[in-house]
Amino acid sequence: KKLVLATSNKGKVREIKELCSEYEVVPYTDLIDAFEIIEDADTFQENALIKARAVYKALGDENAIVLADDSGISVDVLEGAPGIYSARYTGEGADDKENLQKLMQDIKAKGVTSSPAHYTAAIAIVTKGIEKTVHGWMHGEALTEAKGEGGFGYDPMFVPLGYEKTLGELDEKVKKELSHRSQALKLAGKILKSL
Ligand code: ITT
Repeated sequence: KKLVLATSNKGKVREIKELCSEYEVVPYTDLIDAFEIIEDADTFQENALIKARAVYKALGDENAIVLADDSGISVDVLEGAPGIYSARYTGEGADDKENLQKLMQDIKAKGVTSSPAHYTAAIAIVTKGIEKTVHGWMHGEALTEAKGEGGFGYDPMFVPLGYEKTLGELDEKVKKELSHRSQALKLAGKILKSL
């Protein structure tokens, strides 16, 4: 079965391909031109649905199965920020490295060197007559220093619960097993099987 991903985030494409290896996973930009999708809802779930619906409609193929991921990191000492604003923490079109630097600075400004934090992923699946969403979470600690090159986004400053190293340093197998995205995709897998 073919799964069309409603994302232009290369890190997500790489991970979802790896986690959904029994499907033919294709970013929508391989099929049609990339277009801007306004994610203006205030939950991960609604923003994932906005992306999946927009790509489903643009594809113009009622049998297409579209999967979208809306995700982010929430830091306790920042009362849950950046949350749904994780991709645009330093502004629209912000770059991952700038966002990472700002988040570390904002935690440091609270007078601490780390804070409990969690990642959330909402996955939406849209196909003929069906709209479903599922969630996954990964808890851990957000640091004020970045270590390692693995993963993407905020991974170099995030230590998963039960570990001593960041997702930038740990073997990618750890993230594959534990991540918000892998937990959500396990549930999404059940929906996909039922289609
Ligand atoms: P699409 O909307 O095109 O999918 P995006 O990057 O704009 O791409 P989101 O709005 O869902 O996607 O923002 C998610 C941001 O949260 C992402 O840019 C990262 O900064 C962060 N993020 C999400 N999952 C992550 C992960 O597994 N590791 C590190 N950072 C992650």
